[in-house]
Amino acid sequence: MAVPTLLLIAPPVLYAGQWWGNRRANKPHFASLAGAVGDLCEVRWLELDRQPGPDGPLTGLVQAVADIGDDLALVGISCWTSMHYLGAVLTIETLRSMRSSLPIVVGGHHASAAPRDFDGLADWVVSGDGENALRSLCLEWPKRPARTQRLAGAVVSRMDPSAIDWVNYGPNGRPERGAPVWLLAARGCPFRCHYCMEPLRGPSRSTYSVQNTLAIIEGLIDTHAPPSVAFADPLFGADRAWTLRLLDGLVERDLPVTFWAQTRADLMTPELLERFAQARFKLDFGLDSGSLTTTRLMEKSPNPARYLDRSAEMLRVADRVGLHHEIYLLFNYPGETPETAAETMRYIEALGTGRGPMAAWVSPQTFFILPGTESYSRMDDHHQRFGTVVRNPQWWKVPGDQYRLATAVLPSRAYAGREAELSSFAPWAGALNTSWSARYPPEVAAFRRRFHGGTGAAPPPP
Ligand code: B12
Repeated sequence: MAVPTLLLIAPPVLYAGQWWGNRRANKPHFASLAGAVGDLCEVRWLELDRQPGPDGPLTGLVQAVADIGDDLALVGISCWTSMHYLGAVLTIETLRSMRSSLPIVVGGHHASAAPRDFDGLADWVVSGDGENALRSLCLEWPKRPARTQRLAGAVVSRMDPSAIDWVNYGPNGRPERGAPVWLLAARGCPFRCHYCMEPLRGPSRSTYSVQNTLAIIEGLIDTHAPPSVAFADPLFGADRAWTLRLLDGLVERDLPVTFWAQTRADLMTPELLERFAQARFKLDFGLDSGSLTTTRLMEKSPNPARYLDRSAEMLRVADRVGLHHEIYLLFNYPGETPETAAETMRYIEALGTGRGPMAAWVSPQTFFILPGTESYSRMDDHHQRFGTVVRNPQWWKVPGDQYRLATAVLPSRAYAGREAELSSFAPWAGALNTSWSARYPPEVAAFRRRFHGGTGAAPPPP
């Protein structure tokens, strides 16, 4: 064996249709994993969750294994979302049929949340950040163990930009000139929202320094000429001082790109929002509900009333300063009733009262269950208390329309016999966005066209 080779694979998403929309996006997690072992071995990538190839979902797998030949020492499979699960199983079974002795390690958010799903399939299942665990496997190159082993990933507490190959930064480890670039500048989120998996990782945060982040962005603009840079950070702007310094640097440099990030409105200040607008950001705010009851059930904040007041105040500022933004809403969370859904709609409508300029776009979706979340572990409790019915608690194992399966949830007995109302948020949002976008100042309307028109940057979630 000349140089041992690690093959990193993103398995196909077989049953999620348009729900898995970001097929073009590069994967910061692959760049970081490859960077963590790049000095120990040859690393090859295979992203099968992009456009399916001519020979079906596993196009390129057989060829990649054949090309690498005997140097192939380990395969790393990223079950990044639960939508990747059945594709991960198919990929492992296919690899086993080609090379039964091939050691296979699995990681990613789904593997972290439901490691048992890979018992008897993978040799190792890594939960959490995978860099250190992968490095230990690439130092020892162990043979396949008798049965599946769990490896606890160590939280990446220091982000080192020199660990990433920025020149070849992109899908399948190759730069894609002219395409939007996804960049991770910070890991971690201190909040414990019940529908999200991030709390599983713990609150530890790590970031690049502001100077390094600015240098990385300038470098990527040089080498990749992206129309936009999207931050993959779970919660952008959690550190106000860091964010203000970064925005000052971006405004000063007046770079020829737009930016995208997701964050929380209650963390903002008027000064920050002004800077985001000047730096040509589109921000997506995970507000999720406008109802005190539902906000409390989701555990969005230790103080739900202050959270809603502060968020409304800052969202109005975002409109006033012309910062184009989306407001994510999550309807039908366990415990939701027609009354609490109406509270959310009234709360949002109140943001647009009067004739002032708007810059907002409402992006609602309905609740779906995810493993490893607090709402998953409270399914029985929600059923007792609210009459919540999650019809397909393990939807990711079912071939079929997984979006329909995952969202088949009766949030409370209050909706029994009124199931048709569970999707009434869609026409409501459509009408609101039509009236609000008619009140966009020309520069906001132009920004939205530029952002969604040519840039192809982060599309709104389904
Ligand atoms: C950025 C992001 C997006 C971006 C996509 C970015 C991209 N490049 O593709 C956008 C906004 C488009 C997006 C969309 C969605 N997303 Co998203 N997203 C994220 C986020 C914030 C990324 C975090 C990240 O990049 N971290 C940095 C990297 C370096 O770390 P990492 O991803 O944690 O990977 C580490 C480990 O998982 C592990 N690992 C990963 N792969 C492997 C492989 C091996 C072999 C090993 C050993 C280890 C390993 O090591 C990695 C490095 O430490 C995550 C997490 C979060 N907190 O919210 C959610 C997250 C992945 N998204 C999630 C979901 C559900 C979605 C949506 C389906 C939501 C929706 N509204 O419908 C959509 C669907 C996608 C679509 N529309 O196409 C869920 C997935 C949970 C699940 N069980 O499926 C997450 C976990 C958030 C949550 N709510 O819990 N998302």
